[in-house]
Amino acid sequence: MFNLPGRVRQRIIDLGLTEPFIADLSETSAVHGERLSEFLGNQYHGSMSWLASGFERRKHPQALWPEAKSAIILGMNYGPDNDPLVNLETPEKAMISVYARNRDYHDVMKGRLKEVAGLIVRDCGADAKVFVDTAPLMEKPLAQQAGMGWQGKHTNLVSRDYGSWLFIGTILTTARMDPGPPEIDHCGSCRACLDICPTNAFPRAYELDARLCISYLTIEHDGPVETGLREKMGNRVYGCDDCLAVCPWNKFARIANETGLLAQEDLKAPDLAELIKLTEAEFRRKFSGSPIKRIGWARFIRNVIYAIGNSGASHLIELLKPFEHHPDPVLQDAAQWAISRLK
Ligand code: B12
Ligand code: SF4
Ligand code: SF4
Repeated sequence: MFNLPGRVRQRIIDLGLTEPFIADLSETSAVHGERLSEFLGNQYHGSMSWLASGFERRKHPQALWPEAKSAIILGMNYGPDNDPLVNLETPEKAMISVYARNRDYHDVMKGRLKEVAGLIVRDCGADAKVFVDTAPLMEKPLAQQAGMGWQGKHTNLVSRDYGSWLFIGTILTTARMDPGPPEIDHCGSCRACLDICPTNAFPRAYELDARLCISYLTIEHDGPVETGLREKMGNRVYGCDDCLAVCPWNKFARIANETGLLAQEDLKAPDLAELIKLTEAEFRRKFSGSPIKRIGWARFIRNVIYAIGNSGASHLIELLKPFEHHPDPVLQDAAQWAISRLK
């Protein structure tokens, strides 16, 4: 049984990560895999077919890496310096979710996790691998087991120290480490996140139908969005923060100290009228290094057109005209819908 050496802990803090939380993988419950199976059975994943195809490896961390014994969970605080819900009150400006207002967190975190993993390999003589978001690993239940926070009714991990604004990074290792106590649920009778959701995406507390979630619709969903849902997207052009932002535990949140995760001035509340004018090349330049580049110009512009359609600003119709007969049928449909809505 290893304890993380003091100098590794110190390096973790120096790297701007949270203190480490440790889970013993032999104690990871099979219930999470069962719930994932239910989630997939209900088709809640929509077009995220990678969630279904990776099921066998995702259902338990040791199904992904049988030799792994422990998980070290490290967070990165991305707390905003204002309440993101105020962005929803300015319909001619775009709402970009807090996590995407500067650099891609995968890039920010991965190198640091790799450095920590290197220290573990050196000091504990064990093997170690790092994961942020993209591997078939259920990060939130693992982080709860390790004691970093609990999965709130909105399904995200809430921390008593950082509220909702924490990215999760994981190091799996073959070293057997002394685990921390799991965090318990502190939601109590609160249901603020369930009630604020504009699309009613929670069939029940702790369960999300991703097909209805604006984060899924703006980032993952290709093709046209159902008209009933378009209207509810409001001015959100990339992701959604409503259920996170309303959580009362955010009173303990702190502003991110990593400058790469603090909002860039031009992405705090950009004008829809400016975003719609971006050419493909300008889009790539503006969002290089940002998670937004991942969705590509066409899906981003589709979202911007929906947001203009929801803005009530009929003077923006002129800017939609170039898309009215656009060769991309999704953009054409979006523009025709938005124009008729504004008229
Ligand atoms: C797929 C995915 C999405 C999908 C689906 C989200 C979801 N909730 O499943 C979409 C595109 C919608 C999405 C959106 C967002 N995402 Co995302 N996403 C993921 C990803 C890749 C996998 C999540 C997953 O496994 N989903 C499958 C479901 C079944 O798993 P689950 O949510 O853990 O489900 C648990 C509960 O549903 C619960 N449950 C189910 N039934 C029941 C019944 C009872 C009684 C109980 C108690 C519990 C319970 O148990 C399940 C397992 O234990 C993770 C990264 C990773 N590899 O884990 C990031 C991740 C969850 N995303 C993240 C973020 C930041 C977001 C957004 C906030 C981004 C944004 N601002 O737009 C939103 C939040 C939307 C929301 N309310 O969840 C962060 C969350 C960090 C945190 N503090 O929790 C993660 C962890 C990435 C990271 N490494 O930081 N995401
Ligand atoms: S991110 Fe937005 S749309 Fe998705 S569940 Fe939360 S409030 Fe609902
Ligand atoms: S808003 Fe309330 S119910 Fe939702 S996660 Fe936060 S404490 Fe839990």
